Amino acid sequence: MSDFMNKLICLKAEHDELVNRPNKPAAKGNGIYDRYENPLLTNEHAPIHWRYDLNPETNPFLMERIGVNAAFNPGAIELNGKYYLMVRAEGVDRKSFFAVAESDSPTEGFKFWDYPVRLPETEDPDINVYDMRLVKHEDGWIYGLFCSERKDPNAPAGDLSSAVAQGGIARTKDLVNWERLPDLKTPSAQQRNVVLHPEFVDGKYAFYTRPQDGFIDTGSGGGIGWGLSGSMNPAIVDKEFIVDERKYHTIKEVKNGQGPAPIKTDKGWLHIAHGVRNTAAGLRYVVYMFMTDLNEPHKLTYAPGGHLIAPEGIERVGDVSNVIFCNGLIAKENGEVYIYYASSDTRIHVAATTVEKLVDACINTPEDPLRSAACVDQRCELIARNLELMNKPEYAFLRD
Ligand code: M1P
Repeated sequence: MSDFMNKLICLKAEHDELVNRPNKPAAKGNGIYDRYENPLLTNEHAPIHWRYDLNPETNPFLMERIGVNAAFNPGAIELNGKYYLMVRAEGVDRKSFFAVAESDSPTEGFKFWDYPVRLPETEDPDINVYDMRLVKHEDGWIYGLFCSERKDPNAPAGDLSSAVAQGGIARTKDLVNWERLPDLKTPSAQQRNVVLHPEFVDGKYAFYTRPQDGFIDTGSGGGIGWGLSGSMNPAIVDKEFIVDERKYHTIKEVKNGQGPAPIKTDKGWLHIAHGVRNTAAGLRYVVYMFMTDLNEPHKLTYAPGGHLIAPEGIERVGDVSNVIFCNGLIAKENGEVYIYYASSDTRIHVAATTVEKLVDACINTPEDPLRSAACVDQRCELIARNLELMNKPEYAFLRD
C-alpha cells in the first residue's frame, strides 16, 4: 500500500477514536448541574474531508489544505428524537461559518454533516457570521438568529478592525434549506446576541436584543433588551427597553447577552445568559441565570447572584481565554436540560441538569446584594441557619 494511503488510514483511525469517544459526567458536581468529562466537539472533530485534499496527485504529502481552527458557541435543537448542534466553526482564515453536528445522544457522539450550512447572504454580504440561536417558534418555523458582522463603513482609512454587528435572521424547517430574511432593525447602532422569544407576545414577534454603541463596547447599551415586531420579514423593533440590566461590580458589569431562547416553566421563563466583567487579564465571560414573568416575559422576577458556569481547568484556556459562552440548550419534555456551552472560543462542552433544579436554583439563590458587607450578612444568615441544624444529633458528623 502507498505511503499516502497508510497515512490516510491512520488519520481516519485517530479521527474515529476521537468522534466515537464515550462521555460521562465528571466526578465532582455542584448539585445544580453535572459537567461532562470530554468536550463534545473541537476543531479536530471536523471531518477529514473538510480539511484535507484526499487526492494523492494533488496532495502527495497528505497535508491539511483548509484547516479548522475552532468549534464553539453552538445553537441547539431536538428534532424527531435527534439532537442537533448548530456549531460556530471557524476556519484557520478566521471566518466563522455554521455547521450542523448530529447525535442520537445529548451528551456524546456528535458528528458533523458532510457539508457545512450554505447560508444565503443579504444584498450587503456578511463578512463573518456566528453564534446562531435556534428557536422553534409557534408560527411553525425554526429561526436562526445570529450575529452578522461587516466592516465599519465609517472607519478611518487604515483601521481594518472596526466592524458593525447586526442581528442576522434566517429560517428553515429542516436545518438544510435556509431562507435568509433582512437583518433585524432596531434603534441601536449595533446588535449582538439577538434572540427570538418562542411565542407571540401581544400578537407580535418578541426579541431579546443587546443594544450596543460600538462593536466591542456596549457603551450606553444598558443590558439585555426587549422589543416587539409585527413581522419577521422585515423584523423591525421601534422601541427597545432593558430586561436585565448591567450593574457595577457584578459578573455582568461590562456587558451581558441573552443565551438561548428561554425555557417555559410553570414558575416563569427561565433564561440562561452570559455576563462579562473586566480584569487585569482581560474580559472574563461567565454564564448566569434569571427568570421573567410567564405572561410578561420582559419583567424580571428572579435574579440569582453570581454565575451558573464559570471556566474551570482546560476551559480557561483557548483562543480567547477565560470565556464561557452559551447560546444553545435542549430542554426535553421529561424535564432534562442539556446546556451546551463553549470554553474560551475554542471547544464545546455539555452540562446536564433538569428544569426543576434550575428553577430551584434560580428562585432560592439570593440576589447579589451589591456590597461586600451585605454579601457577608447574606452568608452569615445561611451559616446561622446551618449551625442551628448542626446542633441536632443527625448533623453531629458535620461538627467532627
Ligand atoms: O470572545 C468572547 C465572545 O465575544 C462576543 O460576545 P459579546 O458580544 O457578548 O461580547 C462574541 O463574539 C462571542 O462569539 C464570543 O464568544
